[in-house]
Amino acid sequence: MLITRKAIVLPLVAAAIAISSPLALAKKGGGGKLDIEVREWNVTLREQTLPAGDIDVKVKNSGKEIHELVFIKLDTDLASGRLPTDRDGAIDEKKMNFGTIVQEFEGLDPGKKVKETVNLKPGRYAILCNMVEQEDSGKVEAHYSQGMHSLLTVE
Ligand SMILES: [Cu+2]
Repeated sequence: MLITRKAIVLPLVAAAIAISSPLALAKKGGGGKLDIEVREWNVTLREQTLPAGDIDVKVKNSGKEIHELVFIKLDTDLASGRLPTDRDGAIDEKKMNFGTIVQEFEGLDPGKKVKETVNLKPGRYAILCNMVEQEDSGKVEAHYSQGMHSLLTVE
């Protein structure tokens, strides 16, 4: 009988939808987590490659000085430590021709932790501290040139 057969087929279809939908949602969300630790003189990423999408970024300053983080989406194949700098050894954010700033975390005091969701598109990102300070001796110290940079690949 036709009615009996339909009654069997429909629950199977419903079961197939129930199985496939959690996978579909996970794929659509993308992103993931990115843990970043800053200190003198490095920027350490726990993850170096992430899928594009909304990324839960956690930043911690484990150092003794104040830092910041700038995310630059690169238009260049240069390594994160080879970007053009000004005379101080910092990146001139106003004259930058090798990428676009997409995110900034400023005022990262020692011990400070910050959380924020950042949407990142596929590409290469330099994540760096661009602070410049003058020592008592008069010497100018650019955190970028001291080694505070890392590369993130978003796929
Ligand atoms: Cu710094």
